[in-house]
Amino acid sequence: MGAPDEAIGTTTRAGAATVLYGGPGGVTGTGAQQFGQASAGVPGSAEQNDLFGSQVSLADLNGDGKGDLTVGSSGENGSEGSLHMLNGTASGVTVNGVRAFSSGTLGVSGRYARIGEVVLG
Ligand SMILES: [Ca+2]
Ligand SMILES: [Ca+2]
Repeated sequence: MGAPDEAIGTTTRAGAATVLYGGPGGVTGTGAQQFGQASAGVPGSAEQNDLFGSQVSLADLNGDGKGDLTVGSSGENGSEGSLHMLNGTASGVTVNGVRAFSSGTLGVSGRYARIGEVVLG
């Protein structure tokens, strides 16, 4: 789940994304993982109004049977926005091999592009 208005330390609206796990009894907080741009291994830095987690998706993007986490940060860099993609493993989501996309890497220019405001999957 996304919490785009989450403060990271004193940085307001930097945002966070949390992965919850469950079992036959349902979803619980046990083993929950939280990621943000201040998390070790996550590219970027937590800045005011990043809105990391403005959209989230957990879908198997590489076909290995494990859910991969996509996180949009629609407020990044003056609302240009950005996307982070974290791979899923048998033991959870990992920052190993994380990929980040921004206006430069996607060939989108201009402020207010709001990359990551909508994520499907
Ligand atoms: Ca940032
Ligand atoms: Ca996968």
